[in-house]
Amino acid sequence: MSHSFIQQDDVQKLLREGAGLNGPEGNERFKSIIHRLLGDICTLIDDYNVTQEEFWHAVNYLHELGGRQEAALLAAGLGLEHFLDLRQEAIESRLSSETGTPRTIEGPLYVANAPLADGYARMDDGKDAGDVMWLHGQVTDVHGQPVAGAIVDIWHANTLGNYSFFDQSQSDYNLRRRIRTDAEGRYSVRSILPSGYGCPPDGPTQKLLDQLGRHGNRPAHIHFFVSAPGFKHLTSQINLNGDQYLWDDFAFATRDGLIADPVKVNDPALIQQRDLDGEHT
Ligand code: MBD
Ligand code: FE
Repeated sequence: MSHSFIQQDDVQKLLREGAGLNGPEGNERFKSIIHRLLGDICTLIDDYNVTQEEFWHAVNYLHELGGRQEAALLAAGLGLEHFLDLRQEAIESRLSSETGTPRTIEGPLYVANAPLADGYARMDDGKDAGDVMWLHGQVTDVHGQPVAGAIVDIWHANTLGNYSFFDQSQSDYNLRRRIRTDAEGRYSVRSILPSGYGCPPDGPTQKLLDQLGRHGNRPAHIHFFVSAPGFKHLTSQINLNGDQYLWDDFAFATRDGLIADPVKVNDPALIQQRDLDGEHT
């Protein structure tokens, strides 16, 4: 049963005071956002008759989320990061009709300053016995003209779905490289085929997803930042076709135009050719 305490004058006064609206100090935009947030929380408590026990349970949950550094993981899992992408796209499409590779979420596992190479890089440290993966592409502008000297910053998981730095068992910057495109805008890497990611099973994000009856898995994917002077920064990914979670990604990052079909290469001559190509680029 709802009592609508939120409508009472003393509660409205409390919310204004709580958000600092009675004084001139502080940041106006910040104050009004906090005022709105407080009001929405109190409305929710009223509408759902949230108990004291439930409230403090939620506060402790936030402590746990911070302690485990999973706030950004939860934002991805609740679809908020994808929402931001959809919103940004809607805004940009009003400003320009130019289209390129679709953007999609960055996720919480990027690490800056990966080793930088020209044209070609080997991304794995050779310690993980995964399938060799060759990945190559060309950076072009929206008219199809190659962009030389673009920086392609690539990061992906290992065969267990884990990322270096977050997984201390891997060497620093394993499976993270920046490649500068050549005169034709091309880049290529040799790496290992990643596996899909799963949320830490004992973590607060998975705990919340369990209560929603949802899984916390992503399909195998490879992240990209692409940047070049005078161009908009692109944040994107490719998701690997054939993965059971391709269209059931807990973070909603899979999009048409961002699906790669891995081609299995068994011909020894072709494999050797690829190795040589990489070294000579
Ligand atoms: C990932 O690897 C990822 O890309 C996202 C979005 C969330 C969790 C793990
Ligand atoms: Fe990822």
